[in-house]
Amino acid sequence: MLGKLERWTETNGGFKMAEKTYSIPKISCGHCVATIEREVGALPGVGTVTGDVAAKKVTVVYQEDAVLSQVEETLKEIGYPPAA
Ligand SMILES: [Cu+2]
Repeated sequence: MLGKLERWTETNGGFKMAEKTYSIPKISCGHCVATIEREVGALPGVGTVTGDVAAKKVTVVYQEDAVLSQVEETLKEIGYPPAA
């Protein structure tokens, strides 16, 4: 598993976080996962992004549901649309 992005180490206490796992069929190697972790992890309100090459899945820890549409939009923009 490649680089987790830990972004909320200081502010964690005040936030309620949720987690969502996306199936992303276009993941084919570690570079795909690294790109997704970097791009999605940079979004405001997103905490840890963890990709799994073998499972072709990405788990996103996020702050509020409104963030998810942005996550999905970003996945499409960078060429890794989530499976419906
Ligand atoms: Cu790849």
